[in-house]
Amino acid sequence: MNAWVSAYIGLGGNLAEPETRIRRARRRIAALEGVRERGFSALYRSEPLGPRDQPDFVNAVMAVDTTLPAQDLLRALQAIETAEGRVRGGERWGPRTLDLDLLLYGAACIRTESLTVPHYAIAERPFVLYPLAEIAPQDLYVPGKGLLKDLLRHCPAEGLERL
Ligand code: A4P
Ligand code: MG
Repeated sequence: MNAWVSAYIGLGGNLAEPETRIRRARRRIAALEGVRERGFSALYRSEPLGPRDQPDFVNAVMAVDTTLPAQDLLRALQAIETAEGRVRGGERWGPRTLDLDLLLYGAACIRTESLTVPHYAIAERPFVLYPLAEIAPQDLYVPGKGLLKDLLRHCPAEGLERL
């Protein structure tokens, strides 16, 4: 059997009761074979990054241990997005029912056509860093980017509302 790897998943959405969808996605992720929930942040509300003419987003971060290879975990997350009514191919950074991003997968740096880990924007997004900091160790190192606590210092929590 594969070893257990500690991974972090970003959850977000801004259409059709995103809070309910994020809570349900949490249960679906925790129920995946080869996945154990290790932590879940509070929910946070923020204004949309990208086009402004869309509802505010709700975001959270989930910590898991997993035996799934990163690519298989991504596929499982995409199946959950689809089950929650996610329609792909809309406007970039446009509205969505549920977005699941694989933020970190152990200490791995992955760059394939379908998967970039750490997530490309992890260091710039308050709606990722602040919930992550709630459930991650103080000294978490984000491969290629730096210590989480240093990333937080350069990313003000402006406009982020803890629900
Ligand atoms: N992909 C590559 N790496 C990853 C990864 N680490 N995790 C690929 C997940 N997917 C990854 O994703 C497009 C492709 O990225 C996938 O096919 C996968 O193979 P997608 O979910 O279909 O598209 P997307 O999410 O619309 O694109 P993108 O550019 O990833 O959008 P973002 O960065 O997720 O931004 N504002 C607020 N306040 N809160 C938000 O959560 N989210 C977005 C979406 C915009 N504005 C927001 C928020
Ligand atoms: Mg995405």
